[in-house]
Amino acid sequence: MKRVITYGTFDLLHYGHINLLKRAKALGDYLIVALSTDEFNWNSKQKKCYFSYEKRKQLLEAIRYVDLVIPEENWEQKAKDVELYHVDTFVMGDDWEGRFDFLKDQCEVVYLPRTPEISTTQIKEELGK
Ligand code: C2G
Repeated sequence: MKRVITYGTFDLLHYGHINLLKRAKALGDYLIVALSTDEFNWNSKQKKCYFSYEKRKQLLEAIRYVDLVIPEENWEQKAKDVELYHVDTFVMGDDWEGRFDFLKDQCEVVYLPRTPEISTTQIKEELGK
């Protein structure tokens, strides 16, 4: 069984996220999503989520492509996660191109093209939040 992992905040879930998850799952048989916790988002990504971790997790777990959701609590956990979950392929959108190449000696690293013209920030701005 080929195991794939990806990381993210996935706040205000939109079709760009779904496109990423669909393509990530297509690279294997089992997709793990490491979901940024509220604390990690606030302390390390300066992101204030609209939905809490639990709500974002509930939404992700309802997606057919997602097999497991685990917490992303810090920037440093990826290498351990790859080992712990026996990951074959690490996937991120290409806005992260190159940033996780250090994982290449543990697993395949794939950067997928982002879906254009949609982002959580854009949604918030257009809603005047
Ligand atoms: N994404 C995409 N197309 C978009 C928007 C997002 O392909 N229009 C992808 C991003 O490239 C990322 C994933 O969807 O791979 C989740 O996006 P975010 O929730 O914005 O994640 P981010 O804040 O980039 O967190 O340790 C890694 C970080 O946790 C990634």
